[in-house]
Amino acid sequence: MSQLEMGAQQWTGPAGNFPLTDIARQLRRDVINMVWAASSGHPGGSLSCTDILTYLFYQEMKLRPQEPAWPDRDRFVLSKGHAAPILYASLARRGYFDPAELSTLRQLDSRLQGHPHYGALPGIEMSTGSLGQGGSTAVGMALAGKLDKKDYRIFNLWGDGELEEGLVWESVMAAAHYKLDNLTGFVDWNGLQIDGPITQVMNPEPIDAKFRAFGWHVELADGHDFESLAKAVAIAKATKGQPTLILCKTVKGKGVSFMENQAGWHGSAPNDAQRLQALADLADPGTPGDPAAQKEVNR
Ligand SMILES: Cc1ncc(C[n+]2csc(CCOP(=O)(O)OP(=O)(O)O)c2C)c(N)n1
Repeated sequence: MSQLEMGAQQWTGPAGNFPLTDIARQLRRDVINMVWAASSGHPGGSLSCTDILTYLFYQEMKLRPQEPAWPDRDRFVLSKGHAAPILYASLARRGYFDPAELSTLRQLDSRLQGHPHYGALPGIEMSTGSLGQGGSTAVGMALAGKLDKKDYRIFNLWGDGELEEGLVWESVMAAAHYKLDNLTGFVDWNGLQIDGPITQVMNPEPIDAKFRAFGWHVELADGHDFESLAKAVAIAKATKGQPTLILCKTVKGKGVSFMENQAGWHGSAPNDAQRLQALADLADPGTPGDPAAQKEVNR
């Protein structure tokens, strides 16, 4: 199939047309379709942070998709760059480019490479994929905002496994040193990285205490609950003189029954049957694919 089936609901309008939960389901379907079409990519860590990106791109950030280089825009950096599919889906559905292009993920000459490429695609603020580097540039962006006396905000997303990369801690130290209260960090705290549990590979816990020790304000949030995210971001914006970390409890593979909490889905593509199962898990309530509606039919 050359064209992706995007599901019944295609979000193309201004933010607010659909509830965030509907948008997030569409974005998760996009992730599944993209990785399936490419036969490679990273579904697990894309699905775990889908709600965080949904909240930021569709509710929180000051953006102008038609003017992506607008100087006063808020900036989002996906430091865990392997989650590129969810960044691409978020940008496309938000109006940065045609969602039809999502089907070109990882193809030769596509603007949608396996990791985000700054300059190739509108809305990408930094090339990432080498873990730790995105957060460092986010700190630089926040410092630039301070020096230029701008009031835009910088949002950076780390993976919890990414915290095992030493460079992260230099940037965390610098952000506190320069009192970058215009910087909000998120950690996608799904407990797993590429080879298994973070606590077994190289234990970065306790994450909250480490950030506090480095001079950050820390908030805990449910990374799949928009109200919880909104509350934590409001506190981050009100916190002055230090950066804030929002440590988001999440589930790797969230929303797809057989992917949840499975490290094996970090970087594997679903086959045809698995894709259909995943899309059924992610179907909109009341549509033919909705598992609840299906149960009714089968009764
Ligand atoms: C510097 C660096 N080392 C190793 C890798 C290989 N790598 C890619 S993803 C990954 C695991 C990341 O785990 P986590 O940050 O928890 O991501 P998530 O589970 O949220 O997808 C690793 C080790 C890399 N991309 N960059």
